[in-house]
Amino acid sequence: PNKCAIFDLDGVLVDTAKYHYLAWKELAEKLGFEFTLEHNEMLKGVSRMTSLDILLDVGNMKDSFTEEEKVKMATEKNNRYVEYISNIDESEILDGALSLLQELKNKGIKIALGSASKNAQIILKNVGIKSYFDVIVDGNSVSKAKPDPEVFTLGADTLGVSYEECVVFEDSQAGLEAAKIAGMLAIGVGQEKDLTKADVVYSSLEDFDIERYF
Ligand code: B16
Ligand code: MG
Repeated sequence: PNKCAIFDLDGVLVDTAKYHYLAWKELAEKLGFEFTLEHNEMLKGVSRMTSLDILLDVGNMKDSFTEEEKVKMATEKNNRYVEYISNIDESEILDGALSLLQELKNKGIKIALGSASKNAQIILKNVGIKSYFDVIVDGNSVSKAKPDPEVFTLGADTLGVSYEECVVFEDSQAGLEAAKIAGMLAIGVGQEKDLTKADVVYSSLEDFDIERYF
């Protein structure tokens, strides 16, 4: 029986991708090129500095900056992003997420966060779901990015559950791959065509059948 549910944050529990997009788009505009919603898809689940590299590649500016300049750009983008998320509330929680968290709690299932974001704590707090989590693993606690499984295994290790007893909810291929490497069940949330690495895909957490897995 599965004893632990591990949730990715952006794209699974909350829809913060649109704020990442706005902040990255502003940076691209300053640099003089357009960054579209389609481009933004490439940044989902990817770390901040890797996201910047992908963005600069879109603008054909991959090798135009020093490391120091890149850190400055990433910091500027993050400051804008933090401004956006400082005002979010429970209306940003994605469909089915709240009731699933509640049902898992009622069943005594351990709940972990496994997010690449360094802003996870503030997001969880602002949307009001922080108290559901038995452990929070985010971009501040790990050194290796998805598809490295560290962000999921650290949560399981902290809770003392074996990896085979964990179910991971993810909206990115890198995250699903990380779950599989760890030996965890990988539930994709989104479109089946995008999430080929998942064991099973649900278009929304609303459709997830909790009795089947827990
Ligand atoms: P930050 P997740 C990820 O969150 C986002 O999907 C990704 O777009 C972002 O670049 C990454 O966090 C880092 O976020 O700049 O706030 O540290 O999907 O892993 O919850
Ligand atoms: Mg995600």
